[in-house]
Amino acid sequence: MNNEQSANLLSRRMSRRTLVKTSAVGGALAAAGSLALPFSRIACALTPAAAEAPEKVVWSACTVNCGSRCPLRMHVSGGEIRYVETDNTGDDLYGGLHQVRACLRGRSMRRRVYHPDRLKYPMKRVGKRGEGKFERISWDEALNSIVSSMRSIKARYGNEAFYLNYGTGTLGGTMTRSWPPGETLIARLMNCWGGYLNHYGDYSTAQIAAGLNYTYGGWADGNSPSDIENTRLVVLFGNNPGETRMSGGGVTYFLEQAREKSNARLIVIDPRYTDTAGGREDEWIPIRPGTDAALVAGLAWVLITEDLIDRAFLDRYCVGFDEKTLPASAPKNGDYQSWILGQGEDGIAKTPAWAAAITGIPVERIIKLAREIGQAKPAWIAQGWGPQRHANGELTSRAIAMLPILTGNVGIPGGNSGAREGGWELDFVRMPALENPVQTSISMFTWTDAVARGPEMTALRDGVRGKEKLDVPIKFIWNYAGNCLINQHSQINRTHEILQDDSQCETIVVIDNHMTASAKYADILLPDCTASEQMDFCLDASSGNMGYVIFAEQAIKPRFECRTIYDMTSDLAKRLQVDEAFTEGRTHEGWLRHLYAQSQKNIPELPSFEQFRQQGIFKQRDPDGHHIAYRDFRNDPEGNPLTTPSGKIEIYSAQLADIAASWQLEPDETIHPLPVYHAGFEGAHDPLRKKFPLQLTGFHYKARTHSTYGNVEVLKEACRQEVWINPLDARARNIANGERVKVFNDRGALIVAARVTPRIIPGVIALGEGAWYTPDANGVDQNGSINVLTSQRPSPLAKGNPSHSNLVDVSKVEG
Ligand SMILES: Nc1nc2c(c(=O)[nH]1)N[C@H]1C(S)=C(S)[C@@H](COP(=O)(O)OP(=O)(O)OC[C@H]3O[C@@H](n4cnc5c(=O)[nH]c(N)nc54)[C@H](O)[C@@H]3O)O[C@H]1N2
Ligand SMILES: Nc1nc2c(c(=O)[nH]1)N[C@H]1C(S)=C(S)[C@@H](COP(=O)(O)OP(=O)(O)OC[C@H]3O[C@@H](n4cnc5c(=O)[nH]c(N)nc54)[C@H](O)[C@@H]3O)O[C@H]1N2
Ligand code: SF4
Ligand SMILES: [Mo]
Repeated sequence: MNNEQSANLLSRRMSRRTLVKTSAVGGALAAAGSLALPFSRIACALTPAAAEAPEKVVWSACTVNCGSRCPLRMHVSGGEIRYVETDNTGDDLYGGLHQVRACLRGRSMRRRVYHPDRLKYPMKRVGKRGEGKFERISWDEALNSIVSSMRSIKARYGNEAFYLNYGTGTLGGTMTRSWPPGETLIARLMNCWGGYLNHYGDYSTAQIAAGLNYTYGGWADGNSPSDIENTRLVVLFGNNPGETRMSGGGVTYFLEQAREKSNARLIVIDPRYTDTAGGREDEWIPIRPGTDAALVAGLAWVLITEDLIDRAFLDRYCVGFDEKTLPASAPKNGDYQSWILGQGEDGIAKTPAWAAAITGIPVERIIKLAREIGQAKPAWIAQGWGPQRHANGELTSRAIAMLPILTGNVGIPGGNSGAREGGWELDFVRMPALENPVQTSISMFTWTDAVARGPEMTALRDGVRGKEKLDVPIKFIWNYAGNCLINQHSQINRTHEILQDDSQCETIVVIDNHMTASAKYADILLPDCTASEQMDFCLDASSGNMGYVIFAEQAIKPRFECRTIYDMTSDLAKRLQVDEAFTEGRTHEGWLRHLYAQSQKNIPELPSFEQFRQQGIFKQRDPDGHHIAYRDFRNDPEGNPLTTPSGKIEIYSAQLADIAASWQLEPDETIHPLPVYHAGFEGAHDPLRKKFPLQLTGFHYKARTHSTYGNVEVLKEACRQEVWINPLDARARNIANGERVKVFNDRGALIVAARVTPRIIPGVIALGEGAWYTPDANGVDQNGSINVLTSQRPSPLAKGNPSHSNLVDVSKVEG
């Protein structure tokens, strides 16, 4: 038995151990060791020649946006990928350099590479936008046509009419990196040619990034999940790593192994009984979507009145808990404690009974939870990004952070900040995108408005930054490795109307691997290589206390006429006469070697380029053991102040008070200096519930990474697209499990199978986001694609996507 065979066997043995564990706690697609081997082999028939040719194993990677990042070991013969395995280095213990095991999505990469809907040649649109009618053209014609429309639009509107749409399809790459759009090769090209309209925020974290920026200053950090081994209690608000961090490099396994050490209780607060709960939780507390801030207020009332708060921490590290630390500019009784106790502006005491009526959680349970949180020393409280992807998400994210703040859990081992779990990353150098000469920026969520009514958009109403108002609408869209042109952006029917009119946005270039819903809206469609068809370094994973980089070798030659992103952008640069600045005289591999040499300076332990190529993955442990967010601030708040204006944790934010006074808001929109509860639009108690009585919340689904892998049949069969509905709501509508239902509101309708289950709170339904938009002749989606139902209305502060705030109804599809 050679080394590789024995390593394989070892990895399979270990994997099987892990498999038993993970399957015992649910999660059909959890990282599953060798189980994926037969899975990969069975359904993909090989050409006979390929099967007989000698085999080589090539390290590659899955670079999609799932928050993990996995090595794939491609078994290649006869120029074809035969089957796919994953990391076989390290072990399954998370105290060392553990295995980074791909989930079944990554292991089905072969099915994406060889999928019949691969884009094969450059194409130009011949029908109406969105109709999906294209004609094959040459690369020369495609690139010339792009360059001529770039020149024409620049001459008429200037560089601010160019927009790089959000796209995360291959954010894990270095050369191929697609997110953030300002760090891509498209950005580098545009920066060499005068720049483009920027955007801020992202679909993932718009509201929490904006909200907690005022609490902690900048991006709010969290303790690494490995630090759970130091805690007594884990409380997760809308955080589902069992589905959203599925790799062995990810978070779920820390929940397992770290809790084995600390024996900490786990409480999951979510409208759904998630895979993260899935048997490993001590308690699931179902909550009405969008009401977490009310729960927190009720908990705070108990913590304050039962003296379970850490007053010394609040006095020393925070602003605005009570009048002692309230800024001079604040109104009398404008402090947090006064608001909770009913001595603030609204005069309402935020008692457990008040919170119970809003959240649907019983009074006794709220009191018990408050005592548990107040008495567990320390407590590890974190939120996922589900609670903030709402119309009131900025307030919600700040409110949840109040629990660790009130109890003094910030900056200590076994505690946390109330943000999502953090981690440690290697300082590896990525492809530089250069500076954008244009400063103007819009929220990423408002790009359809910038197409339809750009010059009407202002700073104070629409969140335009860098200018009082936009001068020109978006006229040219680059859409690289993204499906946000239609599928992943809210309110598909509205987006469709705007994009169909090609007198508004004149040119759309889509660069993708597959004929996606967004690709159908292209004017020019460029076929990209997959990660398997080129060399790259892949990184950027939420992996706790271990950082790693993958050497992704080119496994197979580019299929059909596909070209790499560096190749096509270099060619465009030449045609635009900016190639010297763009390429700096380097080839694709030349850049990778250059970036590697730079990275070696930051990470001296990195092996030689050739050695790395052989070993495929480089891992390093966090030298500090566990990542403890805000530890330095906690140890010395004067010496290491936060980047908030006061340098402290701002419970009361004077900056937000100013914004609330100066921005133009609708009557049902609230920006507040305190983390108060405000319902926002389309929430649990909106009068619109008379017409659309069910709250619809989306979630990130294990069947796909957003829409990517959504065309892989075996994955669709393993995890079906279904809408979760409580038996009470189903019975009222005469719906049985598995029956087809229509989900609808004023914005659109979709058809999907019903999953009747008590795993969802009554009054709420849930649907995995990312299914491929497939409308019938009447525009009714036939595939459960949630964004026909979501709203384009942005949240008040971040101007972000309230994707999980939707009111709908459901009816049975007869016949
Ligand atoms: N209703 C609702 N909508 C949501 C969300 C939600 O929770 N609910 N979530 C939002 C969030 S958090 C996000 S991050 C966005 C994600 O939205 P997107 O960033 O659009 O993510 P994907 O749907 O995965 O689309 C990625 C695209 O990249 C392509 N791709 C994959 N690999 C490659 C490659 O190597 N090269 C090229 N050129 N293309 C490639 C895929 O085929 C796919 O078309 O969706 C948002 N939309
Ligand atoms: N398999 C898979 N993994 C992924 C992705 C994917 O598409 N597929 N996408 C990746 C990306 S880009 C991102 S941004 C992350 C997203 O990570 P998250 O945003 O954390 O994921 P979601 O599933 O949207 O939300 C997490 C949980 O919040 C719950 N929730 C919704 N509304 C509320 C609420 O008001 N209160 C509470 N308490 N809970 C609520 C949902 O039911 C869900 O279980 O996931 C990443 N991981
Ligand atoms: S989808 Fe995510 S967890 Fe699955 S293999 Fe790819 S990177 Fe890993
Ligand atoms: Mo995301």
